[in-house]
Amino acid sequence: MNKTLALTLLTLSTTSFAEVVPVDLASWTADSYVLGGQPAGNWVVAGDNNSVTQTVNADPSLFRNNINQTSYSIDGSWKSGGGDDDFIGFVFGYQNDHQYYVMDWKATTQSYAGIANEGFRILKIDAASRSDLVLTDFWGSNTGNSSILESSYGSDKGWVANKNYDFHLDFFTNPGEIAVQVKDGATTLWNVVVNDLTFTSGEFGFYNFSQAAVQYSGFEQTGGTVVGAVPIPAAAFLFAPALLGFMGLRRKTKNTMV
Ligand SMILES: [Ca+2]
Repeated sequence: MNKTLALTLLTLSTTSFAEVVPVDLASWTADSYVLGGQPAGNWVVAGDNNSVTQTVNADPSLFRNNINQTSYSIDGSWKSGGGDDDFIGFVFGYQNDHQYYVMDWKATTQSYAGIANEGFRILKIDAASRSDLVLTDFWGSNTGNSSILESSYGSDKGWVANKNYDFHLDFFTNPGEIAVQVKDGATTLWNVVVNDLTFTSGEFGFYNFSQAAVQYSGFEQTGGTVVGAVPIPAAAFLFAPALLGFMGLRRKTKNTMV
């Protein structure tokens, strides 16, 4: 093996541990909960598949990556156009259309389907079925189907129009933890850790509710383990102790023979 090839292989093997991969939005899919008389979301992906804009003042709308995974981090930025003050955010731990986490951010306090406060929240949507969900689950929350796990409210906590904010998510990269950070440049606006083990894997996606012209761009993923793709590893896992025991026995036998 020549030195250049060896160096290349070494570089490849060391960088693969924390590989940062740009998120390609081409295969993502949209879904909306048309529950309050506003239209479904309209997600328009840019030609380079690196950014997407949800263009209308819609009922709760999601744009998801369709990958059931855990132990990953996501970074990217998002912003909204002006003329409105509603929810912009994300979903993660998405199991199905009635069980997932939402991180949302409201620009001003408003009474509509319950009271939504200016600021940040982490919600857990956990309903028996999609048809059980109502608008209050997404707006005021703290219903039987939707609970507020974490929040940070205040008259200075709302988002500002046309400003690009940075989002960071660690989804079970540390055992038992979901961590979210929102930044305005170098300033951290919200830094929260959620200890909830209801959904320890799931899809990631973008979310907004009653807010038009929300743009998400430059998203990158670090790490990630795809979950549930093949059922065989679970069976293999069950057999692992027996296999290890067998191997230990063999090694012992071999040692005594030598
Ligand atoms: Ca609105």
